[in-house]
Amino acid sequence: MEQVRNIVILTGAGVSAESGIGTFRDAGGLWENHRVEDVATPEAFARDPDLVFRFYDTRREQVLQVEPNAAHHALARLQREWPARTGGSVMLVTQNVDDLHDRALGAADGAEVIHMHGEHLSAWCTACDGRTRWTASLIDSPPCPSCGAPALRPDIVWFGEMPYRMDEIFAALEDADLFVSIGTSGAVYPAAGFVRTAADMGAHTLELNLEPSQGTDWFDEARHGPATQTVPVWVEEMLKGKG
Ligand code: BV8
Repeated sequence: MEQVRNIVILTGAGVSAESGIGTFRDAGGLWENHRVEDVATPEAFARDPDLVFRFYDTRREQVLQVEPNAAHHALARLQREWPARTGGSVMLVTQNVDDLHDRALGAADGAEVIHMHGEHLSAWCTACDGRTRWTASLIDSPPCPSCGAPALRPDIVWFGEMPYRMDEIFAALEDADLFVSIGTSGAVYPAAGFVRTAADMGAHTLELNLEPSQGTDWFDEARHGPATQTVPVWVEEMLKGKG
């Protein structure tokens, strides 16, 4: 593997599984017998807003009761230490809408977590387009703290909606020496296509997952096992000998 400076990491539900947040595949892709695609879409929200509010209010509550695990903490350590040790960069992109990466990272200057599919702990006002940190429920249509309109929705990217910060993510993929995918099945696009973009741009590609993902053939290297075991070992390897 060439000299690695710039790393792009993509995570999915598997990195939070050992913190007690079920993955999409775990439940066979279902929530209360609703296909996820039937509650995580603008059409579902228009058709039955209470059903969608309950889906997210329940999951938002759950996030507040769980803690980051060893995989989240190891990745936060890499984000804090790699740039100082190598002059390189680490971009952490997550499909997860929980805040476990953020809590593990804490206020590390210059480092952040890019939530390409949004966040549970954020509410989006469809009247003034404002976004506000939110930990309570949304089902009773509380007023927007900025404009007062009862127009808050979960700040989540639903199926059919454009994921966030795509320009920054693709720019980093084009510059990456190493692309690492952790705890994701590779079932949902555009995230599932990142490995091909990175590979086409010459990056080395590594999959850390419990089992081979749908895109496993696109990876130069794969290590299978629980994230709390594979990720700390990999981070230790990356930082070893780096001053
Ligand atoms: C868009 C927020 C267009 C909601 C989510 C190309 C081909 C086919 C279809 C499409 C395509 N392009 C677009 C589509 C449509 C669609 C899509 O991909 N559909 C799929 C179902 C085929 N994509 C979209 O709609 C996207 N938007 O394309 O917009 C557009 C373009 C221009 C302008 C406007 C619009 C938006 C997709 C985002 C939807 N929102 N999340 C919410 O969370 O409620 S997606 C959601 O599902 C997650 O964020 C994540 O992305 C995905 C679930 O995947 P994973 O995270 O990987 O979880 P999963 O359970 O599947 O797998 C877990 C893995 O972990 C497993 O492999 C397991 O083995 C492993 N694991 C388990 N335990 C552990 C572990 N690994 C390690 N350790 C463990 N302990």
